Amino acid sequence: MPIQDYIEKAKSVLDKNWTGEYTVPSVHLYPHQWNWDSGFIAIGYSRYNMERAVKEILHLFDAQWENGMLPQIVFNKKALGKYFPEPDFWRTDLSPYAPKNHLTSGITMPPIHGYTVLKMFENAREKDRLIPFLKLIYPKLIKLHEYLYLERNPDDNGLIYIRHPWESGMDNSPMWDPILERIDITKVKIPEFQRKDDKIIDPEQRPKDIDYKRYIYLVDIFRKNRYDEKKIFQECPFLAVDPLFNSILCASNEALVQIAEIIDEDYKKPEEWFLMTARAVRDNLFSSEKKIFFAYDYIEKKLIEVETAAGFMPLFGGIASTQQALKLYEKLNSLSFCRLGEKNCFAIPNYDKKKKDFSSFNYWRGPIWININWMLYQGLLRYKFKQKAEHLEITVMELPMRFGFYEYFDSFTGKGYGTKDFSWTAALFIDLAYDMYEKGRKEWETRSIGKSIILNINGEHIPVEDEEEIKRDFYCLTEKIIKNFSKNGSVDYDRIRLSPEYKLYQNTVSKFANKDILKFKSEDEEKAFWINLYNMLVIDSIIRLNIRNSVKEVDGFFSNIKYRINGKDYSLDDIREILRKFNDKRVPFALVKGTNSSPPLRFFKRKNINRLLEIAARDFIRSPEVIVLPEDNRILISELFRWNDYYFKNKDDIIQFIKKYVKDDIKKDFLNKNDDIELRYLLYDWTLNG
Ligand code: 9WN
Repeated sequence: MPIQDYIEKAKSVLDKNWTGEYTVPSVHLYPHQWNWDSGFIAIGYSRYNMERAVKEILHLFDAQWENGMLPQIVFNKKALGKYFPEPDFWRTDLSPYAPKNHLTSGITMPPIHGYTVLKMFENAREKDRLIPFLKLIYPKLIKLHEYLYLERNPDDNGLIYIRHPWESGMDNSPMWDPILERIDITKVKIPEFQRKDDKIIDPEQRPKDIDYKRYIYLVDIFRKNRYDEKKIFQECPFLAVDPLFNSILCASNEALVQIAEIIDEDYKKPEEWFLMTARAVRDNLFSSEKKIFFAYDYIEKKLIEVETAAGFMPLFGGIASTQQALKLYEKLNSLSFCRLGEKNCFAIPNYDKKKKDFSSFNYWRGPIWININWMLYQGLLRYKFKQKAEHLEITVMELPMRFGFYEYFDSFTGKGYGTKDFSWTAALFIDLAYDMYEKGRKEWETRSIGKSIILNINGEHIPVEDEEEIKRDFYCLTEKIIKNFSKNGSVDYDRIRLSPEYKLYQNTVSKFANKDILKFKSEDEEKAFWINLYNMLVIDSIIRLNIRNSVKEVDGFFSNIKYRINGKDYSLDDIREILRKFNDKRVPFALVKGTNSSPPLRFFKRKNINRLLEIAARDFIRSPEVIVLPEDNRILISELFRWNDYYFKNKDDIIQFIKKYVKDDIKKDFLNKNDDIELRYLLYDWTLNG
């Protein structure tokens, strides 16, 4: 299992950053505990080391302020002196609420932790053992949300404001420019300070000095006001309603409702919070014209019309209405961000690529961040944009596999920037890789169906229609069934079963049994017939044998279930054999197996068969089933290639075929130049695509 190697690498990044009690984002650049980083890191740990996941979260909440605020940084007393700003600058000791046992900063971050804790529970193998942790952490999570709804919700409508760009987690996002530019650094007094980050990382990739001056100016306001929220609210020039922060809050509110149910607590509060914030974001932050959510400038009382990845986060928070989701999708899947099939574009950049001030390498001003893309992936799945979600899933995994576990990645070349060995990149990679690995490893309980089952004989009757008419009906019904009941690779078998189209289809194929329909006008026509018949036999078998989890449940699925045509019986294996005579390497990528790893179900029109086969092959090569890793001199491919060794006799056959369809130039060059490429097989996910 090749993904396993990368999982091991990711784990060693986390081992390196693990202090014994929590995980630092990066030993050199960020040697303390960070708020939302720990939320993402714990999700990764919960896949293989629950003890660490629990410690990570408990350590963070141990530093929770008395008023409920969860600080952005919990400082590592042993590592002081390496980062700026540290406790001597923050002076949170001036606040009556700051914890006595920890040194912390005086701001918060996006509250991902409710969501994290529910994920931990979902990933737990021994769920009972996690219940005491849920009981312990639940009131602390409620207290955190209570703080937000009491102290950061000035209009009492659920729109929570942040008071520092660092609170958004997207520090120098162009979204904050309009507010920050109002702080005239020539007119205000900015305390003396010395940055440390720009000595460790190339300053080109970090915020500018002028940004830091403004960040520090804001911190100065906080400490002067002894972290009193009411006073800060009066004086702070940065008060912003961030769609990312509010979406994450919604996702966590939703998770809190579920956690409450698990531990038998009252879930009224988080439920009300969820509804209130979701409605307010939906009604106030969406631009129908720009097809994206915007941040809101609370001081100027207007939307900040800057298009960043934060504007898609209502997909993650379950906030967007269906109409809004469709518009968001249009924007997300456009040249502004990254369109499916677009050349040289990896995942979703953090800022609209078309803007003049877009940067592919500067921090939050354009590069790709793994946590943001991971949340977008969850959001796309939630709203059933499956194809885009799958594409994102693979790029989120591919970037660190190719370039290393960096903090962020170039939006055009994929090159890694910022610090290397960055914890959340490793943790979220682990999360996705486990998903992939576990799906592929699943064992299915099998049942035997005895010798053969012929699906299309229901009584002996000689049909009156001629062969062409029967075939026309077959094509017409096949097209209808596929168009109406399958989308992006997933098939609604239950709805097919109940549909009138399926009844008619069964009736039509039953006429095949004693009619010679195997006369074709052209090779193309014959090819299309067998391909469609193969796919429909798969669907028909799944429905008739009532397969719920995987075709693997049925012993002999491919050899013993058959259609009779003019007295002769054909299984799926037989049809595959017949198709070989066309010697068309694209055919395997047109045949479905009713699984998550097989190509999506498509209808193959007789007339367009060549174009459609081309699309099928191209889409498969660009799907998560083929991962080209130039930097590792390696390609990870679907088992489908191995099972089709009739078409792919050797490595070169496979490489030539992939080269033809691969999208990005770097990968193409690699496949062209290199003759010593290592091929490895991915696990095949046999789960039913229903
Ligand atoms: C300030 C730790 C943090 C992330 C933020 C990221 C960066 C800090 C910094 O690093 O911010 O919080 O010093 O630049 O912007 O999202 O949590 O990884």
